[in-house]
Amino acid sequence: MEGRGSRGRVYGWLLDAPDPEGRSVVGAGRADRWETFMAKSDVTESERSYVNMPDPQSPLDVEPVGGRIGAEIRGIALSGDTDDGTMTAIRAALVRHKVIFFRNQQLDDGEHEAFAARLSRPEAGATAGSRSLIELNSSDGYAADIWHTDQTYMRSPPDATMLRAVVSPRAGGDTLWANTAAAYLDLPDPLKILADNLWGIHNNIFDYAQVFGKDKDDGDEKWLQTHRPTLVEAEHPVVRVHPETGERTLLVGFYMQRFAGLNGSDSRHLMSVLQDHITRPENTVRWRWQVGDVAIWDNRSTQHRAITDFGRQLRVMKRAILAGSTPRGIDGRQSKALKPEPEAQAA
Ligand SMILES: O=C(O)CCC(=O)C(=O)O
Ligand SMILES: [Fe+2]
Repeated sequence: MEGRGSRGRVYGWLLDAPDPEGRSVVGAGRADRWETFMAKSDVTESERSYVNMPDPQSPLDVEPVGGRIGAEIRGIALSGDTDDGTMTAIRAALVRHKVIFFRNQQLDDGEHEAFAARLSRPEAGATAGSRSLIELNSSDGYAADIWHTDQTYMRSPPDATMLRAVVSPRAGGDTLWANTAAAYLDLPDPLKILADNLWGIHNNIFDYAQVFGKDKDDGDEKWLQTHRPTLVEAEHPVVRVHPETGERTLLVGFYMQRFAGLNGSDSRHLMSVLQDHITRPENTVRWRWQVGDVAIWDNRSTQHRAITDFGRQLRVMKRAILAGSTPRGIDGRQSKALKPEPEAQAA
């Protein structure tokens, strides 16, 4: 049933469920979110009751995976001639669901690059014979198993990343994504105000032993040389306004070293508060890869990590990263490049 009465019941469920002391358990910030969310939508009451609902206007066959993030798109061959209308709908689904999945695409490198180029502008990569792909191979002894947003050490991190499964372990090796806009909305108001006013220093240098629990060996050194040739550092607002949706998103993650103006100890405590909100299971989706699957995520509103539970089985992924825009904070100020010095970058 539509109309005020049914809306009231939804609000009742969301806002008025009492805790043991009889107080409302959901804060006023969430009421604003649902007010906006419900006013915009034009579907039945139960369909309105979760963040990751599909757009009823989308021409695509979209099946949400998590309640707050992630959707599978069916019935599209990414290797085919995708018309402009479908591309627009795919871009809209990407921004809405934050990570979109396409099963069983079996793309080769050329098709992978071609679709990435249709979606946006791919950045240069390193896979032999390809312009823009990077191979992530478990036999190199490396997996991206720490929560991160891609390349936030850059002033303009990628807007999106397109990853495909080339070899998948029989069991394990899933990837997780988290919705950093939902995480912001979950923050209690005093923490929102704190986050709104913070900036973070991100770089591509990290303490190897602390992260991986061992000292570098020759193989690691080789990996570091190809993946981290020079120090790149940028300062970003902790709360980034998404340029397409206007959502506030949390921009922190693995590459962030500390908050501007705070020491390492305070930074670590505060970072873990924000990271805990981001990675709550409610904000995440997990994808069980089959060979040929493709995932594309909006790097402006997500973090992700691989799960390294697959022992010595082989896992090979290839990815294209798509050119990025410079983040803006809630006051409109843009991220800054710190290293290399901006003048050197312009030269
Ligand atoms: O291997 C994975 O599951 C994640 C890889 C990753 O972090 C990336 O492609 O940016
Ligand atoms: Fe990544």
